[in-house]
Amino acid sequence: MVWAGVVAHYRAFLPVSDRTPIVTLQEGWTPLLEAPRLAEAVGEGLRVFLKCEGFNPTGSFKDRGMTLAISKALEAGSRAVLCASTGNTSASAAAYAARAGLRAFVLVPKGAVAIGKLSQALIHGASVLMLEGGFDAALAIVKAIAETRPVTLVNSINPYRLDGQKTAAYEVVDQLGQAPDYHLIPVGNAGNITAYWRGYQEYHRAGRAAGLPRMVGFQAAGAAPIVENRVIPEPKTVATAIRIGNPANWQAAVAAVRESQGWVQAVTDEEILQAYRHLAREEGVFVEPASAAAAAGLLKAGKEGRFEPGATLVLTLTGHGLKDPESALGAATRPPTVPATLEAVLAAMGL
Ligand code: AN7
Repeated sequence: MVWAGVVAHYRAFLPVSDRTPIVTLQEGWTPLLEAPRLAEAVGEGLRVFLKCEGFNPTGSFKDRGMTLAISKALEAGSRAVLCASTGNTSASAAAYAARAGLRAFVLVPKGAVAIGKLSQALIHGASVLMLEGGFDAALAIVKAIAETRPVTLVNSINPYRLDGQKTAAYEVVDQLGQAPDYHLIPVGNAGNITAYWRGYQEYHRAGRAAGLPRMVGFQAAGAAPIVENRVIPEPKTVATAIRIGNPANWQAAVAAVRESQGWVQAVTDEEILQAYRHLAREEGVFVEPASAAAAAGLLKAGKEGRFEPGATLVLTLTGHGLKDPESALGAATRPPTVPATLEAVLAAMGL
């Protein structure tokens, strides 16, 4: 199969025409990897699959929405795009804008963006500003700018973003041969859970999938506005990608959960970091902390007996671990330094 990206592959489901210039980095068709040890840790004969979105071109699921948002911006004659971001959206916007020959403006919360993501936005040539404020303040500002200036907003308020992200649900069905019983996913600005639910429903209506999953979202305990049903003015969590107190797609996410008979639940930073290490050490999959929230949620909800025995679950692992090497170093023991002799190395290795 020649893979030319999600827009080319799922064209029939997307708002594109012959006049749309498709800007792609060949995103999508990411691995759906079975996770037997994680399943075993929960028990109940569950089957658990990981949708590894860190394998996308810029290392996160954002590329699925960005290929379409940037293509449509180009089609509309836009010269520049703009976003607020906890990091991954800015990395993706910067890369696809570079590919398209558009300018990219990025507003990120100062001191709260993982180093890999910031380096991506910079090396792709985006104009990056560090805001003395959080993501929610940044989003409010870029929305106001897009109302009066000739720049295209590429946050998930842009409907093409979610249209593109729906392709992940199509892929899960195509790879698994059916919809899972449950789909577990971290929730920040709440766009992705909304997109998956729409994608599953559309594939179902098109006769491509017999069933529909329950959508289960996980927020970090210090940044859980949907769980607590209130805006969190100063959200806090190690999972900086989902450090969001007032999600843009809040109501749509609540609807997705209600319609699918799923739920939204909080996981603590400690639970997130434990799952982060588990995925890396037991499954060989390195994700960023926000992505580990889905695995933390699986372990937690599994212990609570929320999944019936034998159920099939898919977890979206939203971003690659290399995005945030500082978190990895912080979660592991520092390697000792040894003298450059065979004896010293053998002694230190305990061999
Ligand atoms: C790794 O990049 O909001 O619930 O500005 O980077 O669809 O927002 C990132 C979000 C989960 C949450 N996992 O998804 C941004 C941004 C990772 C993320 C989410 C994000 P949404």
